[in-house]
Amino acid sequence: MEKNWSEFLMPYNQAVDELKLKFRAVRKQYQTMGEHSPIEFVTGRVKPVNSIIEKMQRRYIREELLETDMQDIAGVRIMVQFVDDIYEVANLIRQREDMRVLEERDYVSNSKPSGYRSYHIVVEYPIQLLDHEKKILAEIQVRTLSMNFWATIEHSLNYKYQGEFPEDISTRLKRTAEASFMLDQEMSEIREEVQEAQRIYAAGQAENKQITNDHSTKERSENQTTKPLDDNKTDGDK
Ligand code: 0O2
Ligand code: 0O2
Repeated sequence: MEKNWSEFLMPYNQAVDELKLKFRAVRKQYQTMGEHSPIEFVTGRVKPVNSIIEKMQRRYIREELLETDMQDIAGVRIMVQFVDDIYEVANLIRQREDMRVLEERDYVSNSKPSGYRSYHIVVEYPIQLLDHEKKILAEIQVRTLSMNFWATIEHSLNYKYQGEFPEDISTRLKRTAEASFMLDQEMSEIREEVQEAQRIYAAGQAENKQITNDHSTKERSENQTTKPLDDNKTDGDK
């Protein structure tokens, strides 16, 4: 019988939506406390059906073992500013009580032969369905903005060359991966400076917001006090 993909993928959609919401909430909490958030932004996706089928064939994964053997049907990506933030996010994930870490793959310290860097964490995440709980595997990729830039470009080139890059492209990609990692290292060196500048900027933004709020509150209360006068005037004119 033909597989009902939308039914099969429904819990994965739910898991991705919940995980995105939760990691974005972590960022909000840091911001509310006026602290540097190790999370810059979060994206997520459910693997498209054609990619699932392609990976099943490439990895000889049987359809009935999809739920356990394909760990990235639900995928969440967490982008961070500094390399140290990657490990902070990994720690945050390990400490959470709403998910269980099953596997970690550190392609930050050990880049892939392509030059790819990222920290992968496979978690088991329970979602609540109508009458039962279902545990879903999700792959969380944690990477710097620079690693993300490189991976995004390399991934789009893959569509053209299907992984079989001409040698000069492959060499250039490896060189750009090194340049991207050097950028991360340089940024780490001036991390304190950058964060101080960001704190000053955030404080300025908060102050501006406060001034705007005070101004509109004042305007509102002035309008409220003049309105009855206008009403009186109208009444008196009658
Ligand atoms: P904020 O406050 O703007 O940061 P959805 O799945 O519908 O919730 P969507 O719009 O489909 O989200 O996009 P996706 O791909 O999941 O990306 C989600 C978040 O990543 C959005 O932020 C985007 O603004 C943010 N984002 C994407 N690319 C970049 C980028 O290059 N730099 C930065 N800083 N953010 C990026 P939010 O959650 O709407 O909130
Ligand atoms: P998508 O959704 O297109 O990103 P495998 O998939 O067999 O290579 P494995 O063991 O299942 O690997 O898991 P791994 O290597 O921890 O993570 C696989 C995912 O990491 C890939 O998903 C990519 O998202 C990302 N990735 C791994 N290597 C590279 C690389 O060299 N370049 C880029 N751009 N991304 C990489 P998929 O399956 O490609 O799906």
